[in-house]
Amino acid sequence: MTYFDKKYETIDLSELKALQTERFKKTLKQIFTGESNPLKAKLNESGIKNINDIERIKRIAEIKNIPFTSKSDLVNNYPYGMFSSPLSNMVRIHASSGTTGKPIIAGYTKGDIKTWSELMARVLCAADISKHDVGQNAYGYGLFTGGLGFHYGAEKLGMMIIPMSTGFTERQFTMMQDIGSTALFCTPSYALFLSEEIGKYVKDKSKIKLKKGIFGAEPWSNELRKKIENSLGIDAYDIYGLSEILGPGVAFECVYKNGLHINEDNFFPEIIDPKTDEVLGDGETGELVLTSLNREAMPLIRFRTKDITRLIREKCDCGRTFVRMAKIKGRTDDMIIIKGVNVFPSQIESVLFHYKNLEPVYLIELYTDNLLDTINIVIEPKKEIFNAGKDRVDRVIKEVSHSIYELIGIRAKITAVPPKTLERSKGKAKRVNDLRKKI
Ligand code: DLL
Repeated sequence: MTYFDKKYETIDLSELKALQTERFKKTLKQIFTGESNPLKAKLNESGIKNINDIERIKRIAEIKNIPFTSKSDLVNNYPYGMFSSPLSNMVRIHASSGTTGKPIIAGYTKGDIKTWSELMARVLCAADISKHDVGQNAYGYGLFTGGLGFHYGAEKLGMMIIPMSTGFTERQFTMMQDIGSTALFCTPSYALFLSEEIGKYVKDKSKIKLKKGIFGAEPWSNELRKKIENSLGIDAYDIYGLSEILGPGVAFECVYKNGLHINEDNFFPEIIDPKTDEVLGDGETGELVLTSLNREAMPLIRFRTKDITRLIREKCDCGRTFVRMAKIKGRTDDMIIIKGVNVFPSQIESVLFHYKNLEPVYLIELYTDNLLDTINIVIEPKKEIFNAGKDRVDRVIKEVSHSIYELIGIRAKITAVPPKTLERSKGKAKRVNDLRKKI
């Protein structure tokens, strides 16, 4: 097994707890003496009023007394209000689009960039990628953290990286063949798009040397993983992260692909019930809350990610002692509530992608019909099915409708559209179109 940082990645659990507590206290001190007033106010609210109060903390479990931080704290303190270090110490910013209009700004010091690069190098090693690989980086470069996050991680590992960014599909295939890329980094949606387009641009598939792919930044099912693996002939890994906390590199899959290891020396995870805010136990599904333990520019305490998962504490065969989180099911704000039933797009995806007769794309439309919430799932039957005529398409619709009924217990409308009708995403896919009238 290869590790980038064996000392930390296989750290003994009692040592990990001690390290987390020490780094937590250091982070609190930094906030206390730093610039971020909203975070200082949260510490005060929890009874931490001076440095002595921080010194008295014995265990990181005491974190539960501190109020949560959420996206709205970052929006309300736009652009720099949550920075704990002075602006003169910043060497970079990134931004995420934020769902409400104003972007979220994340700041990085030199130290943060070094840490981030090392954590990304861990991610690459865990997927058995080495300095002898050639990485084709098709995550977007720019304010999005995907492009530069992978770029710096690959350089840290010492591997050659091709800074492609997203799009320019023909050029992606040219470089892939000419330079001999062995690893592909992009969103799963873009990997799927590339796998659909490969026939158009590559005459001789033996020229493609790809072996691995690391895909993330959006929820994707294991069924989609299989489709991408089969069509590109690669081994595909999941990676998780978010701009507010760092970017990619918060959690990653190892070769056993049984959940994503959280870089626990850098982030303290908790799972809470998103409705009651109660902290849940290991194995229980709820909202992931993250505390940064090693950030200089913008440490966040108990940040509510809105991402739904559970923690897996059992030992992993890879030897890493870091806890794993299950593949993200979806975001609390993407959960569809239809006729009282809660369902995530990823669950619908798992059902649809089982069908060999369908292209691996879909769109969920929600609308109001006669005052009732209605769900319409738009699917794309494969060309040969579509060309076989209405009866054949209707048969597919009936089968899909039945499987969806078995999943959610309500009848969904299923609409089949001709091949290549649905939009293929090059970044994060939009799976749900909510047209319901808001009362
Ligand atoms: O998406 C960072 C990233 C870049 C992660 C490249 C992985 C690879 P944001 O744009 O701030 O940052 O979006 C963060 O994306 O809260 C999740 O809802 C979602 N997300 C990220 N990774 C995954 C994943 C980047 N592997 C938001 N599975 C997060 C499911 C993911 N959702």
